[in-house]
Amino acid sequence: MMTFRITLLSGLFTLSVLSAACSSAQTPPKAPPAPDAVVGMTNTLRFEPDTVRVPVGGTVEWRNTSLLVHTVTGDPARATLEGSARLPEGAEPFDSGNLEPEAVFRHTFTVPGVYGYFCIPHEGAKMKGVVIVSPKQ
Ligand SMILES: [Cu+2]
Repeated sequence: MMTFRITLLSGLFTLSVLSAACSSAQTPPKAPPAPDAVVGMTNTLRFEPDTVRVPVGGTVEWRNTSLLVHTVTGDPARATLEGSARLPEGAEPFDSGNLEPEAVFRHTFTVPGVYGYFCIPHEGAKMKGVVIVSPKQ
């Protein structure tokens, strides 16, 4: 009788350990936090939408939804035309490098203000956009 009880208890213990292992195995891997805004990059040489607003500390995600190579370049030093890019005072320039079709680029904005950025291959076609970063309330 005693032996039976012990067997039953250890069986229950094994079951509960197994179910704990199963439930932790079913937990999906931790996904990166969702961006505060998403911008597409189109075959018609546009950032869509061309203006987004995020709070300071917010992240914008650009997705190359086209069949072309684009860049996301917030760096006045890389512009050849007046007004292609601008940064708030104290903000670091950023540049995605070449983004192939379906590539994704993210940037987090830690300085409030208005950012103008452009696409290097399509600067002449005025492929540019604006990110407005609002200060903390
Ligand atoms: Cu482009």
